[in-house]
This record gives sequence, structure tokens and C-alpha cells, in this order.
Amino acid sequence: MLSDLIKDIKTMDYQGANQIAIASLEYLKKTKLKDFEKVSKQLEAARPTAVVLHNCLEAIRKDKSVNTINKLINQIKRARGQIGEKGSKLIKNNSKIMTHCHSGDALSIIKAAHISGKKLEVYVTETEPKHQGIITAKELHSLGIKVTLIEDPAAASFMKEMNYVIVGCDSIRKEGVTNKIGTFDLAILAKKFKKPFYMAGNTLKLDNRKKFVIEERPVKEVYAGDLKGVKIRNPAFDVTPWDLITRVITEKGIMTPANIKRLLK
Ligand code: RUB
Repeated sequence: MLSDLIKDIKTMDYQGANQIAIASLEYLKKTKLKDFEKVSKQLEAARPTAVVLHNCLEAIRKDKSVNTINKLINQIKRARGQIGEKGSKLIKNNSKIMTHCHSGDALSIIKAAHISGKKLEVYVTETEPKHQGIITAKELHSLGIKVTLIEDPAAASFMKEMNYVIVGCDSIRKEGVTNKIGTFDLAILAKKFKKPFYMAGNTLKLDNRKKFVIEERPVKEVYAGDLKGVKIRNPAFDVTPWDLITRVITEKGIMTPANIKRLLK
């Protein structure tokens, strides 16, 4: 049911821009695109910041068919492999990498570098308040990669030891790249310690939307008690400005900020 899928997206049973898009596309396929506009609107509103689903829906609008949906799903999956292959070439043997949240595209780079025989150690931030870093830590550990889990505010204490920071992205925009809240902080730290800051994402994450919202999630994720009048804010994403980003790793190549900005309208 649509309401179940929306609930699963909102509660993050489906998380990560690509996974949210794929789950929504699979649903549209099942419905054979019945009530497409109405359903699309609701799906997009469930996690509005990431642009992949929006771009897929725009493509489907131009050619409403199950074939188009299948092509988009394959495009996302194929891109992930290509991002892994291209990005892993940047990683040297015996590297320490810091990552944040849980991004399939960022992890594909780390996994490909590991599979090619490089010895890695990955520092994973817990990612407050929803702790998606735990998913990342388990996933990398299950592959035999050395993992250290840290609290988000510990990143500054360990950045000096890192060789790279690699994170995913939700949308690539003129003003910068959107990803899980706390990414901007890591980018500032990477700059301070002169470490390469890589963001990984497919070109369906290019974002030309005029209206762009940073999702604010329920405040009880931050504090569930009663603070009697204290305002709580819980933005789910932040925008890292281009001057802090070393490269964006896409399925079409490893791009400088100048290169990728040229692809935006
Ligand atoms: C996940 C997150 C991920 C990007 C990219 O946030 O910010 O880094 O979505 O993920 P949330 P992917 O857990 O709130 O969805 O590379 O898998 O598309």
C-alpha cells in the first residue's frame, strides 16, 4: 500500500537517496502508473531534499511506461558500480578513510578499493540523531574491512590521521552539495587538516529545482522529553559549499567542482 511505503520512507526503513528512489519506482511499477501524478506527489513529499526520485519522475512524465521505470532503476544500479570502480582508483593502499551516514554510492568506492586488495581502515561517524553510521559500520565490517565507529563530535580529534573523507550526496546544486547533516562540518575539518574531501553520487543527483527544501524531521529524534518552551530544530541535511569539495565522483567520471557545476542549468 502507498501509505506503508510512505511510512517506511519517513521512518527510514528505506534510507539513502537512491534506495528511496528505487523503492518508489518499484511501487509505481506495481501500480502500472495508475494515478501517477497523485502518487508521485505523495512519494516526493515523503523525503523532499534528495533529488533522484524527482529526476526519475520527470523522466517518467516524458514517457510513462514500465520500460522507462526499469531503465531508471538499472541506471541507478549501474552507476553505483561505475562510481565504485572510478572512485576506488583514488584510494591508496593502507589508507584511513572517514565516512558519514550511510551512502550506497560512497560505500561502493570503499568496497571496490577493498575488493581490489587495498588495506583500509574506515572511521564511521555514528550520525546523530538517527545513527545510520551503525548500518555503515556493520556493512563494512561484514566484508572484512577494519572499522572504527566514533561519535560525530569526535571527528575533529581523528581527522589528522585520515587520508580521505568520502561521503555520499542527496543533491548537487549550484550553491553546493547536499548530504546528511554534519557533512558540512566534516568538510570544514577536512579543509583545516588539508585532507581530500570526496562526495560520491550519480548524475541523477544533479539538482536544477528552483524550490529546494531541507527536510526538518520530528524534534523528538533530538530530545524526547519535555524541555518546557525550548525550541528544538532537527534539519536532516546540510549543504557543503563548493570551495570545501575536492572532487565529486560520478558514473561519468571524477569531476572538479568547476566541471560538475557546468552540468547544472
Ligand atoms: C542518507 C544520506 C546519504 C545520501 C546518499 O540520509 O544522506 O549520504 O542519501 O545515499 P538518510 P546513496 O539516511 O536521511 O536518507 O548514495 O545511498 O544514494
